[in-house]
Amino acid sequence: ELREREESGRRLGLAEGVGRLRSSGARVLVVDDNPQQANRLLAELGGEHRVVHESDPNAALMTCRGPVDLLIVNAAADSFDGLRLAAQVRSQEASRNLAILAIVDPGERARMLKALELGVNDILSRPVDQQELAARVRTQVKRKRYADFLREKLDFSLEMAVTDPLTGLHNRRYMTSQLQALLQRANHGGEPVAALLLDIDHFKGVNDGFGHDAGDEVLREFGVRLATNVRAVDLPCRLGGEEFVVLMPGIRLEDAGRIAERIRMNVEAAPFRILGGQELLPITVSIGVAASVAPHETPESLLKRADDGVYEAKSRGRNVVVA
Ligand code: GH3
Ligand code: MG
Ligand code: MG
Ligand code: MG
Repeated sequence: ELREREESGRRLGLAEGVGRLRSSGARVLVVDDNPQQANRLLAELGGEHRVVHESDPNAALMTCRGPVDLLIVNAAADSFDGLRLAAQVRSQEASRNLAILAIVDPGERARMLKALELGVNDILSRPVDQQELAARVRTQVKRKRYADFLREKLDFSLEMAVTDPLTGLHNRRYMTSQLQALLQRANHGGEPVAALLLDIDHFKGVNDGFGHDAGDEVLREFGVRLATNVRAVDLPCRLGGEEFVVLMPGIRLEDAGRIAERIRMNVEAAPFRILGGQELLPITVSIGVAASVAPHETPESLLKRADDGVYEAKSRGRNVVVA
């Protein structure tokens, strides 16, 4: 099962699979203002984990933003407010996924319940038994590492679901959902949104003349040029084949036409490198431009007008912008 997990991790581009699930070698932060207890915890866990100590909860909160797997906090009544620290660690973005182990005194039932409510992962009662401590820490370390692994896997999968693998641009699925959201706002009096539809001219000739791989090189470079010629808030996407879309929030038709013209010229001005840079190929693109008209614009109606523009650009001889 571990092997399988490691395999799937590798397939997803995650560096370690099994390594993540070790229960030793964790980065443990002990927060305790009782020096004897702190020293005991350091001594008992130090052989198996990388343990550091803070006696000040504010300093601890800062440390938790860094690489820490497990926080062991003294939450007994005779200490600083360890429960408050646990709550802060959970609410601060950079530390919210830490494993937290709280130590209380026997009979501190209300504190124990409060700690559980705050999302503390486990609780120990003083005096802390060394073997029990070691076992509970190992369990939390494993659980935390597996949760990190799953979170990374989920993030990666979500990223893949919205990315075009050839160019690294957004894909059609992402474009459609973003356009839907942008138009919802535009139709309700928000800022308008413009769309460019770009279709590379005579692209079949690239494949036929130089091979499919050369075609792919052109598509990748086209994607780079698109991404570098729009603003950070614009969304360059590849629909498939040699068709691309750029969504531009807050841009009106006239300005969208100017931006499209700039892209068209950029593509025409410098030939594309193919066959690993051995050959330079002149490329041109036809672009249709449309901007939203409130209050009844839909993704289909907007993209249809942009597509009509492409069609007209092709019939006018290609390498033009039609807005
Ligand atoms: P036009 O100027 O009218 O747009 O002509 P065109 O040749 O660009 O248009 P057409 O739609 O006829 O051809 C698009 C070609 O793109 C056909 C298809 O084989 C090729 N193609 C589609 N996807 C890919 C891909 O991922 N990689 C490569 N290399 N070619 C692709
Ligand atoms: Mg096409
Ligand atoms: Mg076509
Ligand atoms: Mg084409």
